[in-house]
This record gives sequence, C-alpha cells and structure tokens, in this order.
Amino acid sequence: MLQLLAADGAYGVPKGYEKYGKIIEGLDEETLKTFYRDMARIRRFDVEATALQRQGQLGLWVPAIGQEGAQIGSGYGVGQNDHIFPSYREHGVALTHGVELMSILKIMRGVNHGGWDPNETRFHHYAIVLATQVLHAVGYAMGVKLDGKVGTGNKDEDLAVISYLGDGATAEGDVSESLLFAAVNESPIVFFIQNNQWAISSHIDSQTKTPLYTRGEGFGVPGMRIDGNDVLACYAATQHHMDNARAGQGPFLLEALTYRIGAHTTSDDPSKYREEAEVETWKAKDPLKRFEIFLRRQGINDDFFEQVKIAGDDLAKDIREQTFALKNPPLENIFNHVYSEQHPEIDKQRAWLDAYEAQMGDHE
Ligand SMILES: Cc1ncc(C[n+]2csc(CCOP(=O)(O)OP(=O)(O)O)c2C)c(N)n1
Repeated sequence: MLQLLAADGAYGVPKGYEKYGKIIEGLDEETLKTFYRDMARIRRFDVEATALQRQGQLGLWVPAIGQEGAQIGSGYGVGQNDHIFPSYREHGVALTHGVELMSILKIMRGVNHGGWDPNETRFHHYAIVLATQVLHAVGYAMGVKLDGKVGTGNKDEDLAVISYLGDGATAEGDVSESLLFAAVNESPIVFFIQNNQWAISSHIDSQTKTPLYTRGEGFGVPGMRIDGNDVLACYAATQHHMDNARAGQGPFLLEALTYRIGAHTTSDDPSKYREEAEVETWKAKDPLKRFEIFLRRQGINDDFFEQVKIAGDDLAKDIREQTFALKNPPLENIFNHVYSEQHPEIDKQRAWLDAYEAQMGDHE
C-alpha cells in the first residue's frame, strides 16, 4: 500500500514508491497549506450541512467526514483538462474543481435539477444510481481517445478521465463492464475507489473476496492500493496515474482505503450495524489530524490553523444564511426540462397541475 504519511504524521517513502515521493517533495508550502485548508473547509461544510438537514432545511445530507484526504488529495491530482465523474459523496473533489458549495446544498434541498454545469467545471453531475457514472466515465474516455486527445504530448489538448466509485458499487455488473471496455479500448481513465468499508449496512467482506485494487486485473486494468486517509499519497498516486492515462498508457485502478466516520446519509443510523470501537480505530487515523501534525513539523504555526478555523466559521455562517434565504422554485420547473420542445403530454400535465393549484387557493 502506498502511504507517505503515517497516522502519527511522520513522512516517509516506502521502498519502490520513490516516484510518488518525488511528486510530493516538489510541492511548495502554499500547495500543502491549500490541501489542509480545503480538507478543513469541506469538513466544516459537512458538519453545517448535517445541522441544516436536522433543522428541516435540507431533505437529506450525505456526509463525507473521514474521506477528506482521499477527496482533496485526488481532486488536486486531476489535471486542468481532465473530466471527473463523481458518485454522490464527493463534496471535497467538487471543492477542488470550483463547484459552488451552495449548489450541492440546493440539490439536497430539492430546488434545482442537478446542480452545476459540467461544461464549466469538468465535474459531472452526482449519480445516485450506483455505478452509472462509471459507465458514463468510460464512454467519455473512449470518446476522448477517438477524438485523438490522448498521448499527443500537447499539454493543452490531452486529457484523461477519473471515475469515483464506492466499495459497494464495485459489486454492480456495470463496473465489470466498465473495466472491460476501458481495458480493450485502452481508454484514458483512472477508476478511483473510495473503500470506506461500508455500503450502507453491508460490510466490505460481503462485497469482495479479494482486495479491490486487484479487481481490474482479470480485465487487464492494473491497480494499486493507497492509504485514503493520507492526502499526500492520494495526491501523488492520482497525479501520476492521470498523467499516464493522458499520455496513452490506458486505464488504471486506485483503491483508497478509508472510512466513513459518519452515517451513510442523515436517514441512516450506523449504530445498528457497526461497533463504536471500529469507528474509534478509524478516528485515530484521521486525515486532517495527521496532516496537521505534518504541517506543524514543517514549521507552520498556530496562526495558520487559527485562520483556517475562522474561515470555516465564516463559511458555516454564510451557507446557513444562504440556505435560509432559498426560495422555492416555480412549480412549472417540473415540466420545463422534460423535452427540449413543447409536448402535448407535458401540456396536459401542466394544465392538470394548474387546475389543482387553483383549487387549493393561496398556500405559499
Ligand atoms: C443501482 C443502485 N442500487 C442500490 C442503490 C441503493 N444504495 C444507495 S447507496 C448504496 C451503498 C453504496 O455503497 P458504496 O458504493 O460503498 O458507496 P458509499 O455510499 O459508501 O460512498 C446503496 C446500495 C442505488 N442507489 N443504486
């Protein structure tokens, strides 16, 4: 397993992994601070979003606490032209690619139809139906290759694709099909599995008999396991294998070993299916804590951590105010994006709703 940062914050490069160490050793202090700042920012956002859901402001929240190292590290490892196909928990990756955090909350409040424009962010829509995004990502990567945007050596043109998926999703047939198509077409794609040990209440042991990083081998997709709570390992591995994919070396699979500290969603009670002792073991491997120790050893002092805390509180206040101010969208939006042109069936349904609403009177 690639681990550059031990749970106690000690930095070290295991034998055979020197090329990943080199990537990290070339980073400047500002980049390292950005990794921490964004991990802390997304955690604060997560805590606030959970509170907003509990207060009835959001229909649902999907926490990612514990997975910040995997998400911020891999997110920054993705290149400027690359495309990202997330599942539904990748709020940290979204942050690294300029997605407005409020647009995630709007989805969870049910006031928009998907959240953001993937043409602007290259961060595609959240996919609730497990593993669909993996098929979409492979299709996109096949297209990139057909368009000749792989291995030309032109940094402004070449691109690769990353698909996020969970350990549970790997049990879907769609993922096997994706691995096969990516392999035989030598598509420029990295499959990034966040193995957070649980698929709602199904433990990883019920999803696979072999380590997930070997899942692609039979299809011809090599893989590697990384410490998903080590932001540096996640960054270096993603950057290296995205570079390879962009250069025309075909698909690769990364299994980031991590843990979902919170509930699956705010509709879930994990105490029904897992032991608190297990959660405590993983809290000791916290990606933020270990990175803070590392940064302090690099000479970064209290001032920085205090600023990050203040920025987090400001963010929390800001998203609370913005969420409370959200208006209900016009009801007719339900019909507006079904067909690109007017359609008689939609007209009929719209007329029915208008009549129904009129009969209800003013109920805003
Ligand atoms: C095709 C499909 N089957 C079932 C579900 C219900 N479902 C939602 S999340 C989930 C567990 C997914 O676990 P995993 O892939 O490990 O991702 P995680 O939620 O842990 O990030 C299931 C079974 C779904 N959304 N889509």
